[in-house]
Amino acid sequence: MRVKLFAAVTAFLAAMIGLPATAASAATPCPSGTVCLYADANYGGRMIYYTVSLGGGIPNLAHDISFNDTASSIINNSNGVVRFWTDASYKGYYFEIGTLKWNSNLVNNGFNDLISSFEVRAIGG
Ligand SMILES: [Ca+2]
Repeated sequence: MRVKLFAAVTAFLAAMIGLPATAASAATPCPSGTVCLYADANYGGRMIYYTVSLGGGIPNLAHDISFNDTASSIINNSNGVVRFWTDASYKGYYFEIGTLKWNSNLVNNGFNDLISSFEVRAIGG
C-alpha cells in the first residue's frame, strides 16, 4: 500500500512539472568516442551524439538535427577537447570540455539553452 501511494505521488508530481512518468528512468548512455548533448539537465531528455575527430564539429545545430539553443547537459566520452559556442559557425561566447569530462547542468556555467555550434579543438587533452 505504501509503495502504491509513493508511485501515485511520483506520477502526480511528474504530471505537475510537465514530465512523463518515465522521466526518472536512466539517462541515455553516451557512446564511447563521442560527445553527447542532452536537452535536459542531468543527461535527460532528447540526446544527440557526435563522433569526435580532430577538426570535426557541427557548425550549426539548427540544421537537420534541430538542437539549437537546446543543450542543458553534456558528456564528453572521447579523448578530444570540445569547444561549445553560443552562436553558429563557432562564434559568440564559448567554453571547453576536456577528455572524459562532463557538465550535468549548464545553468552552472551560464550556457544553458545557448549552444549553437561546437568544434573539436584537440585530441588527447
Ligand atoms: Ca545560441
